Amino acid sequence: MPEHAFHNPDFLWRNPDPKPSYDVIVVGGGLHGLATGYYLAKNHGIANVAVVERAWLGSGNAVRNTTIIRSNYLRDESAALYEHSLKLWETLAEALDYDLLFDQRGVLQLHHSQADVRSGTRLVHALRLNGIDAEWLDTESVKEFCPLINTSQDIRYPVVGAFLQRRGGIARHDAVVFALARAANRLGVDLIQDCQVTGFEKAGDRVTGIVTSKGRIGAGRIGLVGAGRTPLLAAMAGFPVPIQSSPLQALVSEIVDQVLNCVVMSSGVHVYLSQAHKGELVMGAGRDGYTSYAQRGSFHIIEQQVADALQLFPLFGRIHLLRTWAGIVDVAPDASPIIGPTPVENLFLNCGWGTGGFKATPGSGWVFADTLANGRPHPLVVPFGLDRFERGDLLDEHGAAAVAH
Ligand code: FAD
Ligand code: PYC
Repeated sequence: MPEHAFHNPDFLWRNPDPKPSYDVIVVGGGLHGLATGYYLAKNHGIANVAVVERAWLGSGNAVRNTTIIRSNYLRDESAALYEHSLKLWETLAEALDYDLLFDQRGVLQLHHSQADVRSGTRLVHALRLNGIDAEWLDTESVKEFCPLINTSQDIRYPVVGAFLQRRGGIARHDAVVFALARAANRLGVDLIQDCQVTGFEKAGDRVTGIVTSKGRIGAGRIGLVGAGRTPLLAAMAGFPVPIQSSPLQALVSEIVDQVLNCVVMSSGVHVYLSQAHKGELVMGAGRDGYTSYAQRGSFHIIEQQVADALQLFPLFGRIHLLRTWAGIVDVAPDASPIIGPTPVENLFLNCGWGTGGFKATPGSGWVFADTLANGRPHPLVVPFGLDRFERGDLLDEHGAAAVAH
């Protein structure tokens, strides 16, 4: 039985002073930064690594997200990357020796019109051709799979079918932060908190170190994994990124008995719901439509998503709202991540996971560690480079981003 975060007295790692230099510095102690540090040490034997974090580990989107995991992306390039990640999730708890509450309870994406049905069934076929599990359910099967959904055909947006990925599900985000941090730290990676990067040191076009609130730290290679602040970090390094940073909100209800057996998403009605292991209903919808770094959003988004949720689940009408919050997500114009080299030598970028990066945590860390270790993009991320915007070779995944866009 893997250990659980809260029963484990040694989950608190040291917060060391930085060494004068490291082989690799990872900027950003969220899930992707921690996973990168972990895989650098585990897969590549590179442990002279620091993960530097401006606040506390996981204080960004890592612990603000709604933990939906799935790999149902349309494009071959994306499907390969997200499926690589889903496969890693399937053995991650064992690898980290930690209970991540990873639960493949199924992700159901509801469709409400004939146009929706066409795109949903197209996705099923595309995924199957890529060897990824995907099913199409008619309305009756939707009711069978998730009895709480209102499948009456008399409502404004009746459910006419649904996409189902049974291997999709949820995990516990804070446990993933703890587990990755502990595993990376045990392999020798320094995790340095309260260490804000304020600039980069360069020799010509080559980066040689970072300037931080804890002083200058030298580095062979540097990886930027600072979701929510990527444009600021890139500007410090002297190049632009096509990223918009905006708030994405979510909310939880009071704790209730376990009633919702799967994850339910609907881009037509524009809301998604699941139930945490603790019992709260977890709910979210689209991004707020403006740039912000404030980690809070507008009330009308919450009001709208609650109204939308009640169309699908009238039964939840008496449940109280407990808590709302927001994270700042970095979104690229094609809603796909940007991973690979930058115009600055030895400086690499991993950003743009937008509203969907939780599910990518192990896959992203795996491919970015490989990229940093070898100084060239991992084969799976070659199409995801910053240079795709110069070539006009975009990877449009707005559809797969589903509700959260
Ligand atoms: P973060 O945890 O944000 O890590 C970035 C870190 O970089 C932060 O800790 C930050 O403090 C640090 N940093 C920034 N600038 C500096 C600096 N100058 N110096 C040092 N450190 C710095 N994805 C899914 O797949 N499924 C979901 O259900 C889902 N739901 C979401 C719901 C919400 C409300 C939100 C906000 C996001 C959701 N996401 C979801 C998206 C997911 O959370 C993100 O894509 C993912 O967490 C980003 O990777 P990360 O964990 O490394 O980011
Ligand atoms: O990527 O599945 C997702 C997601 C759901 C809510 C936010 N992101």
